[in-house]
Amino acid sequence: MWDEKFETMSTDEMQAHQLDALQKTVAWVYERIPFYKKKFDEIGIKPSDVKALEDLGRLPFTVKTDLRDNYPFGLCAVPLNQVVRVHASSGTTGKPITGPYTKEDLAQWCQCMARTMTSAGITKDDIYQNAYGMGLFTGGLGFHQGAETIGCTVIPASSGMTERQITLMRDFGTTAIGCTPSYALTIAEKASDLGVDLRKLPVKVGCFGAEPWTVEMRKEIEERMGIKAREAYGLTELMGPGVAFDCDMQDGWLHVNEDHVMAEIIDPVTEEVLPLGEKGELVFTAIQRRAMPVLRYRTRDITQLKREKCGCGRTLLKMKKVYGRSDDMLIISGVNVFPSQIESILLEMPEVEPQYVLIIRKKGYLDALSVDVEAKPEVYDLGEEKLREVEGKIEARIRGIIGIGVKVRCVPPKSIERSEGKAKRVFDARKL
Ligand code: DLL
Repeated sequence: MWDEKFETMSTDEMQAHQLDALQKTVAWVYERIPFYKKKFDEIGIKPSDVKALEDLGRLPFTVKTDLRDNYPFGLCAVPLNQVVRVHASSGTTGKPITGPYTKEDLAQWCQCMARTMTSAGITKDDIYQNAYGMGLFTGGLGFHQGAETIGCTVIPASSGMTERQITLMRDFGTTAIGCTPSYALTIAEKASDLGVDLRKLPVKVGCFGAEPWTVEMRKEIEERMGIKAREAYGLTELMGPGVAFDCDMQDGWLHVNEDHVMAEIIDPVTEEVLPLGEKGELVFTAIQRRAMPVLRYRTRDITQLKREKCGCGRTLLKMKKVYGRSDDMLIISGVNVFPSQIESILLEMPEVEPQYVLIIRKKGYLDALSVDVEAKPEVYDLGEEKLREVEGKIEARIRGIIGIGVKVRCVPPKSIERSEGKAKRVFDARKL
């Protein structure tokens, strides 16, 4: 562990720490950010009303549009001469979300990243190749600094130029790599095209995140690269990666760095706080940041929380691997479907590659979902009849497990665009 004190702290001690940090943060934003002062005044709450952790539930939510409306620095609590870095996430629509950091915020982020990477088994003896995109995206510099904090030999490769990634892995003897899971697949595929067997290289672990991916996808990457595939979760609004990370248990749960961020689960419709164990929308409050500490930020990520002493020894709150974003949830014939459910089924099929896109169309008054998935080259070569058979088999499996009718199309090998960062796998043709 990187920080045993906080990673194994008793719940009582952690909650005392959280209350103190929450009270300071609430006062900090109330005094410095007119947006929060106005919201507090409207509902008649003062920072001094936060007397217990339960009072968190009385505070107003912050949503993505609040960040957009206050672009670029309207939610920044310090003058810009105290801000030493600004990251941003472009999102798909509208203005980006900005993430300003003070020097102290950066130092804390490094600690959260060092915990994340240490949990993955990365040490100062590792040669860490950073294939997350460098730049405004928090993935690149977040992992870069985390690796430097641990003392790794860092190769700041950034994403893209896939052939060069493989050359670097081979020539520099990379032992650990970081990128999005979809880019890991792209690298594995390119290596295989070039006749390089990644399983024979020294690389032993990958730290993946920034997009939803299933346990089946994790196993696929582990198999193709001959590594352990570990997970990081985070978002620009909170700090970037470093919000939560998995452990040696690899049980589909992640530890939340809850001394830095407090997590809640709410019902996305009623906004009611749900008890531990229930599935809903993840809400985070940053309790240590000084440049832009967001209160009760609605992430739109759907998951659940639990508190238990983990087999790894950590006591940090656990959050389940994210099912998907509420924005990506599809409603097909009245059934709620996450793309990850389809991914799990596709990855069980030996005839197809883990490369797919989901297309939603309007069919009369109803929504219809079609799934394009790449056939393996040897299956594709068997011709039309075989492809129809595979399509029918996948359709039946999706109907059996999720209970919805979809149209599956086996498309030619390499016809789906490969990802170098966050994969775009859902296309909503209803919006065209
Ligand atoms: O993706 C930060 C990050 C970088 C995390 C590198 C992990 C590794 P944003 O670009 O602001 O920040 O996107 C945040 O990505 O709300 C989730 O919907 C999604 N996301 C991030 N990590 C995971 C994950 C970075 N492990 C948004 N599993 C979040 C599922 C993830 N979704």
